[in-house]
Amino acid sequence: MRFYGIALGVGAMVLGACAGGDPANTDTVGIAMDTTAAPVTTPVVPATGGPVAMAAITGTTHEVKMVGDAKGYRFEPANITVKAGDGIKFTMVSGGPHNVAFDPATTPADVQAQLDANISEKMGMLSSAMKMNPNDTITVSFAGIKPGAYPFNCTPHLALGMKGVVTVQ
Ligand SMILES: [Cu+2]
Repeated sequence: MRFYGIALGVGAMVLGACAGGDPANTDTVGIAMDTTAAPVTTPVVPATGGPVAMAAITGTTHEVKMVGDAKGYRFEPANITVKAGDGIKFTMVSGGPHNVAFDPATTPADVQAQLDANISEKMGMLSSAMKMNPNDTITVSFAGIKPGAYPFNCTPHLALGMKGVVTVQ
């Protein structure tokens, strides 16, 4: 840290502006008052790293069906083991909308950014878009994902038990 200014009530914008501003101020302890400085456009980089590119599937693409019928809502198979570099194509079969969501609480912090980037179509962090129509698909690459067990679920049907676990070897 080279900037020790105190921003009262204006938050990170002024902190950021001053950090990139007058070099004479960088070592001073003072109150940030100058709100006329040019806006700082540098994105905030999360502690876990910057934006991550999708890592393409290099191995086998497995298929998991997303099903909702008289027997209930489920992924078929619900538990699947893949090798590093493999991917899973989740195919909408019936009873949608379905999606594929990994819980941040059960996904290691150092995996989240890459796994999030590896979901083909998203509606949120670690959460795929909803699929309504038969044969619609969501693809998740497990390239660049360390070995481990990764629980996932379908957001609309989680309470109905539509969930599974991907084990990456
Ligand atoms: Cu579902």
